[in-house]
Amino acid sequence: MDIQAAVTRSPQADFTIEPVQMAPPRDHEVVVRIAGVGLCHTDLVARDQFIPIPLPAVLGHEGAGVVEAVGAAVTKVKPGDTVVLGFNSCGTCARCRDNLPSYCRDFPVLNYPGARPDGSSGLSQDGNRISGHFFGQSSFASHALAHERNVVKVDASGLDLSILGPLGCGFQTGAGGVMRSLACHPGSSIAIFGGGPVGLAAVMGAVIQNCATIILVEPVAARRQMALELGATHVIDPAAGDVTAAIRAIVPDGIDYGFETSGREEVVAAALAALGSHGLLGLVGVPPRPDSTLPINLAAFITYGHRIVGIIEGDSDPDRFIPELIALHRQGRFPFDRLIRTFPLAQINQAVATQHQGGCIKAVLLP
Ligand code: CXF
Ligand code: ZN
Repeated sequence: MDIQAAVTRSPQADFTIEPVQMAPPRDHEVVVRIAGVGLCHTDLVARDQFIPIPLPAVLGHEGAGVVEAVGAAVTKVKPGDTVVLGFNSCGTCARCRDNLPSYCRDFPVLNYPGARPDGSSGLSQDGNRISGHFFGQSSFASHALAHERNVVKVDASGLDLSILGPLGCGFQTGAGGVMRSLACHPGSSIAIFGGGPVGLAAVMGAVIQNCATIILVEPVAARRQMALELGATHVIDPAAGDVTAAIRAIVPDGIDYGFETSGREEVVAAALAALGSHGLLGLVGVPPRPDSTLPINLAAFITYGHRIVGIIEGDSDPDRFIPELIALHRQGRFPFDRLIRTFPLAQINQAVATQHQGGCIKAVLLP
């Protein structure tokens, strides 16, 4: 079938809206008409070839929409169902059986290469191959060819389906990072580094966990203000001075939890230095270089029982966690819609620029 897609043709370059052909769904595949798709930093990481997906490609991995067709073996959804698309996973490895599919043994091959595991792509243009299947979806398009493993059926009644897509990546990463990976305990203290969509979803997660002290470290004033409105108890502008000292002025014994979204080595170091005894630091930020490393004073690390954990997708099991987040949203406890600004898909380049300049927190593109 003919679809419209925002195609990536070269690194750092604009997306171009083009006609693309989509193959019929294979046995376990699902065709979804996209109502809206979030723009995540990881899409730009792939566009710029830090994730080396062959170009041209259709990126996009925070889609939501309506099932239009299903492959012969699909039992999970049917045409007409409303779905959020998440990351793909195999469903059979040890971590998938532990309900930790974001640590699936095959996560890289199922999400990054722009192809099915057999190397084929369901997208083409005039007979020329186009990489698809990015995070099991490639949803910067009117339609996505997903796998039944990565479609989550949701009850969207009374909600705007077009803005639910970021629950499948950025928002579940932030909320899940605090609610599941760190599992912050009531009355605890947490510092969240970075007030983008992941960091602000983490603020909402910390409120849900009943953390007593919620500190957001973020240079953009409007994002600090948003954090305060969402329930942060303190905000810190890192341009104002030593961040670790500012955190210890609020929590002299150090924080129970840190949640780092920037990936920058100096921010990770500041977060580690702000941890209290037996503190736990979660890392979700993609580092700027493949060889980014962190020097750690091992004696201090052991003495204070510090812990660091890498986190993918907030340890989410999307089939369970996305409906849970939607239920919290209906109760007014997860107001992620406040972070979203919508743009027509045809204005994707303007959306990228606006999000990059801090003019919006989470852009959602409407095909
Ligand atoms: C990504 C972040 C980088 C590692 C893989 C998962 N999540 C989506 O943006
Ligand atoms: Zn993402």
